[in-house]
Amino acid sequence: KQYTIAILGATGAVGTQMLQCLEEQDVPVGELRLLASARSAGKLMTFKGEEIAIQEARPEAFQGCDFVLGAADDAIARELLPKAVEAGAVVIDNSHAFRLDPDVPLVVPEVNGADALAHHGIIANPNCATIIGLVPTWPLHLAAGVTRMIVSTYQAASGTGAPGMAELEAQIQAMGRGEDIPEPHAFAAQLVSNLIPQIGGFDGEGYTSEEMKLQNEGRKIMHLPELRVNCTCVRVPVMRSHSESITLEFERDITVEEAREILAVAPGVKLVDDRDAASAHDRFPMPLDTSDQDLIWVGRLRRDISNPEPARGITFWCCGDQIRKGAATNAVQILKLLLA
Ligand code: 11C
Repeated sequence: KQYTIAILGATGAVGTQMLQCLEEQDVPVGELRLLASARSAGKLMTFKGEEIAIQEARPEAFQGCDFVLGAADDAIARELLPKAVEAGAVVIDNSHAFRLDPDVPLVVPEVNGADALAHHGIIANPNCATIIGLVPTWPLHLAAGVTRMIVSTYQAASGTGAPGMAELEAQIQAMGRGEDIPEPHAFAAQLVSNLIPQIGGFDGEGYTSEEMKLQNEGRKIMHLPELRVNCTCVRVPVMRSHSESITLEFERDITVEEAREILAVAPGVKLVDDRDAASAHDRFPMPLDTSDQDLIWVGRLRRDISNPEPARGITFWCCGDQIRKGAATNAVQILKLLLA
């Protein structure tokens, strides 16, 4: 069977990547509809060697669709995606709009793929930093029961989409030419040669919305409503791969060797952890190496020496492509789960 699939927000960084992932993952697409703002209507994008004209994203465009992949912002998702469900489509949405709705499964296929099958029309794709952190955390949880996560993220410019990547690129170019750095728009401050410890707005406790997503989405995805999470999210001058330092506390003992064996065969994970390797690329994951591929690379595995119980804490470092596994790849994996 061939399916009619629409991408809402097809021209953005995530939408464009979804198009590529549908092609790479050989999804049986009969008709592909590329939906975007009126400004982009009529422009052409290529899928499997064929040019497809972009259509304006209007409710009528969902008629006859089997699936809609959402890559638009929260407001557009809220306005248009319920119309897609009314038109009979199943929606996999990358925005924040529906993620914490109890009627909407929030899915990382390596963690809770079965949840996707209990949908009521909409399945949510989690926040990128959440996906990247949970893929390696989950198999360790299955072995020893995670009770607490302490996370620091190092998030790439791509998290703010194509405009964020263009802004970082322009700043790098200006710096290379010895010119003044252009005024930032996508970010709150200059990103090149800098770090920005704020992603999203602050809450009353001083945590940002991005930091709380890791707690709230992580609890829902892992079915651990009491999980204790403390996260600090930082924007770094890296183009498209997020990195995270994660310390996990466990209910039961787990040694570093056990954790290493588990991660070496965990779905979606590539273990890169050889402190004696000749090249830094083989010693530990780095965001340049994990860009434009689909796995979460994990390394710097060690025991948490601050934990009074010697085998109850593991610390590691992981990197994953924000646009792929952090967004588009995860959504297309969910679609493939539904098709299977
Ligand atoms: C960032 N993680 O890096 C954000 C972007 O919840 O899907 C994605 C926000 C989200 O800026």
